[in-house]
Amino acid sequence: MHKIILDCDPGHDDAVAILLAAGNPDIELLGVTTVGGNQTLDKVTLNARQVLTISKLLDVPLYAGATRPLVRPVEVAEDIHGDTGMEIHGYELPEPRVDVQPDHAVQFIIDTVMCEEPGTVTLVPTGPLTNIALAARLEPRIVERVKEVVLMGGGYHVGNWSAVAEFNIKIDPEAAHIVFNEAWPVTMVGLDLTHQALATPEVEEKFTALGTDLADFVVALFAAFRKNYQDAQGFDDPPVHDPCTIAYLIDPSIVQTQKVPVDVELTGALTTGMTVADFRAPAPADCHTQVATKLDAPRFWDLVVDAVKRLG
Ligand SMILES: [Ca+2]
Repeated sequence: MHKIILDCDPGHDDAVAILLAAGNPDIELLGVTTVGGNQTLDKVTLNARQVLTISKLLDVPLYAGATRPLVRPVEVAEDIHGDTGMEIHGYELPEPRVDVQPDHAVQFIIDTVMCEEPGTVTLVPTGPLTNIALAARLEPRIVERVKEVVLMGGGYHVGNWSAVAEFNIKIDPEAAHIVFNEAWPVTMVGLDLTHQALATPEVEEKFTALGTDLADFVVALFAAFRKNYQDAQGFDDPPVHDPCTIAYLIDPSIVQTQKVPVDVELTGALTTGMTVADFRAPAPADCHTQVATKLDAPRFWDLVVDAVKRLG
């Protein structure tokens, strides 16, 4: 059983990550925290409330976090996620029945990690790393108590927000720099991996076949995501990035990894926000970072379908 905090910016693919985490019996979802990213904090937090409501996850605590990156101005991914941050057509999103808890997300992360047994809580950020960086600075003792950080972000051979940088890292590179340079184990589930998690029409059909309201929501997410990805980045089918982190935790044989030093570029004229992975030699013994390389896509989608089915 993996106890996790999912720190996200829903986001079509963040929504699927929430469903996989909540619907898989090997994951205990301690809480969901939000961070400004794909859209502004107020919008992504509303989206999180709606996802939790649709999935009947009314007891999962939800906390809102940072409104903006540590240093840089707010930048959102409207071309990919729309004005609401979770643009969707032909499906009516419900009035949320989940409230936002009064504490700040960063405080919740710290309190949870400090209260749970050391080495038992995994942080799963699927948005900019602002909250995680702030938590590490506000309470440095969490670094040795966290089991691992499994994040969606970056890429070692590919970018999407610049030629070499991925969105989550690019918009708050200083936060990413903090997270990659703390001593905790970090698994980077980057674009190299997540571009293998395509929601093809065949995949979509598996959800349609479930015939539930929740499955209809997932199909509507994929449809809107597909159109935006076609228009903005020329993809035939959208890459569903964020749930790959959860799949890695559930079954590492679905997401292959390689230990390699990774650092984040902060001052490049063309490369700010690049996750620089050094593959030149075998990783040193004290290397605490690894990158995801190869996805078993059929088994990945089986996990997601199964989770959505279990949620009913
Ligand atoms: Ca995300």
